[in-house]
Amino acid sequence: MHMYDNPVISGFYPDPSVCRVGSDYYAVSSSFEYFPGVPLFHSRDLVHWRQIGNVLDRPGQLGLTEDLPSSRGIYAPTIRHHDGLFYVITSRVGAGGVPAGHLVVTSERPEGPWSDPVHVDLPGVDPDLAWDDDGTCWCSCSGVRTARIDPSTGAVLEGPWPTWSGSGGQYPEAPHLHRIDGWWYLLVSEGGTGDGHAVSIARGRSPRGPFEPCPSNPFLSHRSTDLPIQSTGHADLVQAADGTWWLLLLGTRPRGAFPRFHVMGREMFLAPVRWEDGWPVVDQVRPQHPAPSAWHPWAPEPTRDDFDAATLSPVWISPRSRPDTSWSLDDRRGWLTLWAAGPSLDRPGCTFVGRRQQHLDCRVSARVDPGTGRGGLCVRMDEAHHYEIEVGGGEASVVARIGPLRQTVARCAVPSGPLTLVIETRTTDVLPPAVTSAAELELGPPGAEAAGPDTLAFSVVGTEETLLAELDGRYLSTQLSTGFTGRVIGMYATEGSVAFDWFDHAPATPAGADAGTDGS
Ligand code: 6LW
Repeated sequence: MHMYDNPVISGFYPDPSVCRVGSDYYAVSSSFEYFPGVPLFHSRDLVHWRQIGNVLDRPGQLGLTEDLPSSRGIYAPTIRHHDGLFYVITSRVGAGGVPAGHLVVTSERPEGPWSDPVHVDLPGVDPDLAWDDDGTCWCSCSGVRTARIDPSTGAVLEGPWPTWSGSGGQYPEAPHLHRIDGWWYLLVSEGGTGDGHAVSIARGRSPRGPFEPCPSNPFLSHRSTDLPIQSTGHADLVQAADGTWWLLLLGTRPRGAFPRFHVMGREMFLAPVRWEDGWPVVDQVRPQHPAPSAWHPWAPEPTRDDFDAATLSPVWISPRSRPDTSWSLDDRRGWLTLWAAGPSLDRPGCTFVGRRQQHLDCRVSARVDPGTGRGGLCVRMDEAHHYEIEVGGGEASVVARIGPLRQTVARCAVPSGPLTLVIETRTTDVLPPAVTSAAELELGPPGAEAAGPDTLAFSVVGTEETLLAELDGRYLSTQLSTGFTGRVIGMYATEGSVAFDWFDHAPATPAGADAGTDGS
């Protein structure tokens, strides 16, 4: 029997939803301020996933404006297949976290193209779609409230009315209605998307209710445990082709000293479900579980993007927009050319093309030709939390932006022409905590206990690899930046045009505990 590794999709892919069509599974996740939005994954076994596109890949479908704060935008999609059509419904959230309604897009093929959206004006976030045998479509949102809608027009036909709000935890959200054995099961998450996160369920004979709660609610939570996977919640339920049941959900892998830090945001985990007395049971979400009977690994994705293809891979994302005038694969064949659209990563509008960090111990490198411009590699949480290594003006430099502070922490002269920049994240070589007083020195050598989640090392490669700086990873964690996202690592230009021959994103050696945890 195969064992599979959790997370099944590493990196910041929260709020999963999943549906099965025959022996194919499709999963989506939140994308917040990033364009394109709603990454879409395909699997044949629920374990190995590959990204086949982004559901919202035309700017007009998302409506992300340049003044949109980080961690706002596109939240918590649901994917369903009904009557020969794929449906994705998702919320738009504006400044201050104010929900701005939902949008529904459809496609006959998961690869798209997906339709222009229709809008559904219902309160809350985390919309779900479910259909009755007679074609009635139910839309449930956080709260939890349910309405009858027409998904082809977005019209709300009846409701919303309160359905069931969990077992008393805060923020009842992420509802999913599933019809199983003559019952309507209403799956919800509660307790907030942090340490208290939990999954509960109720059932009724009609989607209108009344709903009878499961006696062991919440039936899944890792709160108050020392398990390595935390914040388990925001789940969707799916029956595999072999009849077994599974929960696809989000969780985190916090590291470092209390209150601990996670740097890759909320990731996608798979947990086996068994049924007892008509209720689902999930014991724990562990780093490894016995796999579903189907086992279908995809050919490994190359770690390096050579930019030789005619189009950009769907992994590449940019904050809020990626105007055609800011990038090109044609200007210099085999290179990605970026044109600066703003002078600094500290403000929206800067040209940045990145991908989610997917390995805890990660080595990212890129061959960069700055020409007469300025640009490089950046690890980004948001405009106020990022580290970068850049070249320009005959120099390579490492810059840290942490909250209100911005500092160049290292620089060195470099020859003109292309060179390779490297960023490594290391969990095995964490910087010692800073010594701030003589009294601390007397307590013993600093660094006996690593306080941060990881160390980021920045190097430039000439005839040999020169380490320029090492920085504490906690300042690029979700706990510091706040919000709902995780690290994105990518390429940018802040002056003129900067060309990238290739970009490599690989597990670092030694991979240690991270080896094999990247199911995608
Ligand atoms: C999402 C909510 C949640 O809307 O976090 O984990 C919010 N759950 O359901 C943003 O991801």
